[in-house]
Amino acid sequence: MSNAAFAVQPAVHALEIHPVAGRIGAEIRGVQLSGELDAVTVEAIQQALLQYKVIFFREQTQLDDQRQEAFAHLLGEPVAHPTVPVREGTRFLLELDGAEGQRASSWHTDVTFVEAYPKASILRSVVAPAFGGDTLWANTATAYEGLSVELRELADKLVAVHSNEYDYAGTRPDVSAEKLERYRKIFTSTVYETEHPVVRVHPVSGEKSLLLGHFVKRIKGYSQADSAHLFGLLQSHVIRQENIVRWRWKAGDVAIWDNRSTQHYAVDDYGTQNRIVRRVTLKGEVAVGVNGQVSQTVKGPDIDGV
Ligand SMILES: O=C(O)CCC(=O)C(=O)O
Ligand SMILES: [Fe+2]
Repeated sequence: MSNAAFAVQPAVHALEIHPVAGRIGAEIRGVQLSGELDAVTVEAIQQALLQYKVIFFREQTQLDDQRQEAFAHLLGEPVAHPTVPVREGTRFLLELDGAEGQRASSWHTDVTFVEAYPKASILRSVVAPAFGGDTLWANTATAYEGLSVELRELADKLVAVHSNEYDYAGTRPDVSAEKLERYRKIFTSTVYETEHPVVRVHPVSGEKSLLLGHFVKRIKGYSQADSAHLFGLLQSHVIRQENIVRWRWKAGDVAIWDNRSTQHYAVDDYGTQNRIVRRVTLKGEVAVGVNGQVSQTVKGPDIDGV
């Protein structure tokens, strides 16, 4: 298969870019992230994000919560999570603390249970474990490209129902039942259900990608059993090793991903070590499918933009 993902845009010259894996992910060196970056650097970061889908910046220890939010404003319009309260003293930050059982150890795209889910997420490592706790990202566009013509034609027509009421216990086997229940209650304080096309056309690059992940409840019009088979078949192409990049965190590292063409997975192998990350998401657009079909809220307040 071609390296089409990297051919979307011409090479970015303004930044020092080091691809990490073949089809997704690049480290950017020589930039100190802040709310005061010049427009040329910001544009180069946007281009790199579009091209590599997840970009990494090592040890940005100059950032604190406020500076992370200020930087996020340069890339888009930050939005708070629809159900989980923001971290105290911030407007948008979502904290995930491994000690609280907040371990995102299943493949997902952020917040796909709403119509216009975030276009990007900016994640900062605050406390990194000495070993373990890596995060993986998958390129959902090369996953689509890798399908046979027949499977692409099928996927193009499918619609999936995404909800924030998903299988919590199944995805976090090592978290105590009590902590899981506490988190589930907050996460589903308002229940959302949204129908998305299974194949999304990227609003900027025009690339087609598979829009799936752990918030998918069923494939519209199919039984639970058939939904599970169809989901498994397509999702297995997303998580092929060739479509993945893995990041070994150091405290202060920042990862930014295009949430419209990736899924991610935080590996839960760090035991009782401390691990804290904080995230800002950026407002997205309503997803559009191959035949122009758009996402639709089925349940929950219409909260355009989160
Ligand atoms: O903990 C991580 O590395 C990723 C957590 C996650 O899923 C997210 O921040 O959206
Ligand atoms: Fe996530």
